Amino acid sequence: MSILKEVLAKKIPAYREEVKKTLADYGSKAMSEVTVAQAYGGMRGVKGMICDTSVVEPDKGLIIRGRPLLELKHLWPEEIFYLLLTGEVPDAKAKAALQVDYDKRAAVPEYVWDVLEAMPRDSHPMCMLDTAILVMERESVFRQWYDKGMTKEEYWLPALEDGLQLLAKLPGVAAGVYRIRYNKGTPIAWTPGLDWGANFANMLGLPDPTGSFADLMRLYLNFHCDHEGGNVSAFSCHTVGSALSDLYYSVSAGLNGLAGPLHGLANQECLGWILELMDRFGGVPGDKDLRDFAFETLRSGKVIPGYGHAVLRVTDPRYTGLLEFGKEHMPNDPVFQTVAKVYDVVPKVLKEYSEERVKAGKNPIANCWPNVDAGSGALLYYYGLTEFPYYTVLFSVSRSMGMVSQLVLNRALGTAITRPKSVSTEWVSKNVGG
Ligand code: HAX
Repeated sequence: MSILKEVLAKKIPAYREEVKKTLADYGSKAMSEVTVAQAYGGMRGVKGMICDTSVVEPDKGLIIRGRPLLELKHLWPEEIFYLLLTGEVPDAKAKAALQVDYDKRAAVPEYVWDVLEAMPRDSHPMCMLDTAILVMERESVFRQWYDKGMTKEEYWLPALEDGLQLLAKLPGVAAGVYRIRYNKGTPIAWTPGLDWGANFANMLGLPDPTGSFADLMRLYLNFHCDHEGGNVSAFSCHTVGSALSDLYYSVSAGLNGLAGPLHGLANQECLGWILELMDRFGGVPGDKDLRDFAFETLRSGKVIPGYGHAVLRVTDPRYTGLLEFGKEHMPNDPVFQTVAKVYDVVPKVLKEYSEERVKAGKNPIANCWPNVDAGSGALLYYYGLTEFPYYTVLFSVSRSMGMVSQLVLNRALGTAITRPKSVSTEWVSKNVGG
């Protein structure tokens, strides 16, 4: 048994006991109430599910297993995945064992390439990634065990097996999507002995003479790993998984949600907006030009991508971390400089616009600060990854760690099938109004 499996096997009985005790102590107490506005408003702020891998505090951002993200930025993705699942940073031995485990599982089945090659060349890279994950569903050990018959207590074991298989293959699959979709040549194979992030960087096939692109990939994959349970992708994965659909179905469902422009696709939109801005003004814009351009976007009914958040009310620490990386590695790059300038100007524009909206009887913009997607694209662009429709695929590889961790823990805890109650507008008028 692998170290990760062994550690989990030891911890799961305690997790189960904790849930049992929490339910016995507080099971009948209320932890949230729901207003009609929340029911129409995407259930924002309604506390209705449990997620132990991470929490997002409005004034602090992502906290993984009790530790703020920026304290963890030195960790490699393997370590982050281990932490999400077990609550512990692995020691050197456990980290190396996970890397060896990935080495053994990383080969991508040949049929995945056949399917990707057969897809229309104008397919979105996210559609290609999700198709590749779904087509690998036939590999699911969970489905095999389920069909043979297993106890509920065993569910987490084949789910973890599926999760490790998927995570080991995902960098190769994602890099293959890049190479096939953008005619970069045949997919590059996984290099045994190289870590998950550096392998991904290497398989993309971009030049990296100093190794700093691999450093960026490790940081990027670390920062995008998880964002508690209620965001569109995590919640979709949770819901599909709750029907005991296996991990391939569940993660693919989550990533289909990540592909939306209000969620993970914002990073593609964001760099598009930055480049359009630079194109208009022939390089890094002046403050006034930038302000006018931002207002023009808003008045045309569009959002400023990379700004705002459903939960956060401060600058996203993930943005801060990526900005620091940019300042260290590419301070003179015009795209990066534009991103940094947008941070100086756009929050003020959004605040002003929000006040105008309120005067016009509309909702305020709850958060005028940047989220993770505002900065990541500029860094990738600097290293030659200029095909920005691909950016959400990078996000997906990372976020799969969170989805896999949440799903394995849900299997361990026997989480119930998701089924909130919906009501009709008529019901609201009669029952709430009455
Ligand atoms: N530009 C313009 N308007 C914005 C805005 C922005 N960046 N952010 C919020 N608003 C608007 C909303 O569209 C909403 O308008 P309506 O009431 O007319 O529909 C109003 O302000 C109130 O919204 P909110 O309460 O502040 O925010 P929501 O929780 O409804 O939405 C979003 C959160 C992230 C979807 C929103 O801020 C947005 O669309 N941002 C731009 C897209 C983006 O960056 N998405 C990525 C978010 C992070 C993420 O998930 N990454 O994967």
